[in-house]
Amino acid sequence: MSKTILVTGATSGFGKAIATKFAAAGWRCIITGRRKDKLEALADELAASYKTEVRGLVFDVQDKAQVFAEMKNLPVEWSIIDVLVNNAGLALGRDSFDEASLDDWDTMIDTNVKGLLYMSKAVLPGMVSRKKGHIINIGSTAGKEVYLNGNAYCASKHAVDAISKAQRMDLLPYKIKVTAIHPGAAETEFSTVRFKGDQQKADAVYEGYEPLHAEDIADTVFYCANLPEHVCINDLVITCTAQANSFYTHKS
Ligand code: NDP
Ligand code: 8X3
Repeated sequence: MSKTILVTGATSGFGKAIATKFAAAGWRCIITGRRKDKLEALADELAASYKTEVRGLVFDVQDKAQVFAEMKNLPVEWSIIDVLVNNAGLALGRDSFDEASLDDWDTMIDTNVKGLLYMSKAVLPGMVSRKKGHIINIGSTAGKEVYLNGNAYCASKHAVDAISKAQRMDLLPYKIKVTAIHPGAAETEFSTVRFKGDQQKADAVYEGYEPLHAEDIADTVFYCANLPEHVCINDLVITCTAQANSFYTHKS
């Protein structure tokens, strides 16, 4: 039987590209997100294009009860998840610490950190009992170095880095692989969300250089997920060629 991957945040950007890449390779896909219309459109498109099975689940990863209910209620034929990609996440605002919004901080921490913890915990029992599985966490270069006005977003991605290291140690007895992938700037809906719909500000982030494409991250996740049983990429930082780290990009 084909393997099954669960990708959170598949309605756009990295998640959509990851689901597309795996569906094209014949994997069964569980895709999640809050926007029902986009999720259903992607599920239909993937199932039609690649003749693979796709299941869309509409929920908010911040909602602990719903996360656990959705995973518990998976039909038995969907309950064996080989790979979990914790991708759902966002930045909100890019303001100095004294001016940043408390509500934005709450949403980033609740989504990027608590959502990732809930999803991992809800999916893990099956992986633990089978002594097999792979968790792939999408961190960020912002989880490796802090940048100006990045405050809580950078903190949330540093937490993803720390959680990935902790999961890797604690889950070794169950032969569960844990991979953290830390991308640099990539042109997705990320900046549009960060700047709350101000498209001019969002576009300016990617001016003067070629950023990563969502497909670059999908290719990387696919590579990590298809290595032999005895090989695990633990930690991987990927940027476009113009970017050196979280705070320096060479722009023309
Ligand atoms: P997008 O905004 O294009 O995609 C984000 C996805 O996350 C959407 O599918 C969105 O779906 C989902 N999502 C957001 N909040 C929630 C929530 N509360 N519950 C469920 N799903 C949610 O951005 P990217 O694809 O760029 O971002 C994906 C991940 O990559 C994030 O974790 C981001 O921090 C990280 N990242 C992005 C980089 C970039 O430069 N683009 C670089 C490094 C890391 P919906 O709105 O339908 O819920
Ligand atoms: C997203 C990339 O540079 O905005 O994590 O932090 S950045």
